[in-house]
Amino acid sequence: MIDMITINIPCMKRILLLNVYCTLILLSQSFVLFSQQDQGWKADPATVEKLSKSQPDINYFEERVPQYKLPEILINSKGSKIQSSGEWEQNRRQEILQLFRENVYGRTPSTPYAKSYRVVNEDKSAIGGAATLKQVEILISSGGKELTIHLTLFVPNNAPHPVPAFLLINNRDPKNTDPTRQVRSEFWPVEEVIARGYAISVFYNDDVDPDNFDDFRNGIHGILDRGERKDDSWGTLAAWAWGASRCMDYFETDSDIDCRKVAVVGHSRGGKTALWAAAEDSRFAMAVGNESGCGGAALARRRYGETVARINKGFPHWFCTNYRKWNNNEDAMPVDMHMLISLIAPRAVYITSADQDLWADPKGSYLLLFNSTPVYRLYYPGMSLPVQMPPMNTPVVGGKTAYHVRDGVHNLLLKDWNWFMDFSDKVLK
Ligand code: GTR
Repeated sequence: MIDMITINIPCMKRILLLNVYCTLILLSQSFVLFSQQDQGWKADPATVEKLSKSQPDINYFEERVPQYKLPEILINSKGSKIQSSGEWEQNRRQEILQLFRENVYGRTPSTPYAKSYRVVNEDKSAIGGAATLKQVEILISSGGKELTIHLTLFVPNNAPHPVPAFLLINNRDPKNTDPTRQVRSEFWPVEEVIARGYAISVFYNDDVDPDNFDDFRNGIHGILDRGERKDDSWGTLAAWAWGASRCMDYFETDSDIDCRKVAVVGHSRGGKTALWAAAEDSRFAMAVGNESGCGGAALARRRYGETVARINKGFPHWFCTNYRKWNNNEDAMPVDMHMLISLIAPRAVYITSADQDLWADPKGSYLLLFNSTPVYRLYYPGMSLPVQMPPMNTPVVGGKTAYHVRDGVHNLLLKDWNWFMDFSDKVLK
């Protein structure tokens, strides 16, 4: 017995030491995990404080986000679970597309129209010979009325043709997209995009539909809308998305452009539009929703920053009339915005936020992308995104989806574009 004890004491010591050692390893691992989690983006408390003071009726506090349940993306209206990409495309995707048309953006009319293209300027030695500039007029006519969309396009001269292309929906001052390049804006960084072997193009949203509420008399509404407006008639965002598709029609006629590799890009209201354009028109291989917020890439049910009621009040022309039914009634909405991203699957999508832009709900935008992944997984079974948001200025890529939070305020900058191109190098080229 004594012998056994003397034999066993060193043995127990070793076991004890081993235990201590294992506990230390576990502790250090959970510390690494904890500190990694801790590095994920969070709203800066000073920004929350400042914005809450200036807009006391808007929620900027994470702890005040109400409990919510997102609609099931993979369960159809009959209660059946969608198991394959085929079932998704034939059944659930169609249902969700109709729900968005009926409840959010409105239905595009099927009024017939004629279209033609006129290249009004072509300069093969633009940007010091690096690119060819084409200025194209897209003429739309119906019922004796006409509208012209001005498309500006730079094609790199030294890249293998046909080239992939970016199309920006410009919702800002046209000076940002100066074809003469006397004004150079990071909003549309032609030189940098050309240098990376992409064509870059832009149209001005007001060409398609002026951004003001006039009861849908001007722009393309004044041409294609016939009869009484209905509660699901298209709004201005859907009209701009339609305009993006008309640019795509032109690309299909231009042998310099690889129309299977076109990314539609938009900032803010343009970002909402870019996502809807890609949902409606599967010819777009990629969509970028830059800081698109409410009615774009922010989950409506979170009611963080801009809300459905707020956006309908400020911009009564953007959505269809039915969208007003969800004012302060988000939980009853038959969709939430993660389902908009699912309509783009399996194509590529890039969602962004900016650190100071809490109005557009960065966390709700990441959660949106995260919650769209079950649909991407029908196509790419191993695809995943981390649960935790990435740190600031650190893009995260999960298969065909990508996300970043840039430092600074609401804007579209070269930094954003460089990350879009890093992603499109992988998914488009
Ligand atoms: C804001 C609007 C946002 C966003 C933004 C923009 O005033 O509330 O939804 O679209 O305009 O387009 O810059």
